Amino acid sequence: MKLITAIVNKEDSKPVCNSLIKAGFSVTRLATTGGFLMAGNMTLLIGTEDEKVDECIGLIAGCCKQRTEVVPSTASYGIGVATAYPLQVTVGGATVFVTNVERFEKL
Ligand code: 2BA
Repeated sequence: MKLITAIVNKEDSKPVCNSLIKAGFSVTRLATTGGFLMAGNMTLLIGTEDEKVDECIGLIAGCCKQRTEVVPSTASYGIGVATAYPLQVTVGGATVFVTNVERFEKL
């Protein structure tokens, strides 16, 4: 068995969950915050059989789009002068980790 941890954009999380649940996957949604942008995203936990991992990742990929976010940044010129300028960052589709599950029980 595997545990798939998928970090997705908040806007994609509903369609991703709907599509996973329709295909018979069990999903837990956690509201999380990205460390770099400090913006909200969603982390999905999906426990599934080894042979269904590719199907699950395919469904996630089909619902998650790449986006460009603009974040404020600051440049310092070393003479006590600093300028704020916007920085473009490409976010997503999805960041996916697949880990082995040693033991799975529902008590
Ligand atoms: P954030 O940490 O807020 O990062 C948002 C986007 O900012 C990232 O998009 C990446 O394009 C950029 N970014 C992140 N750290 C950076 C840095 N040190 N320098 C320059 N640009 C940087 P994604 O790579 O698509 O990641 C989206 C979200 O997925 C991340 O939000 C974070 O919550 C999570 N994530 C990505 N890689 C991860 C990892 N290796 N471990 C844990 N979480 C990860």
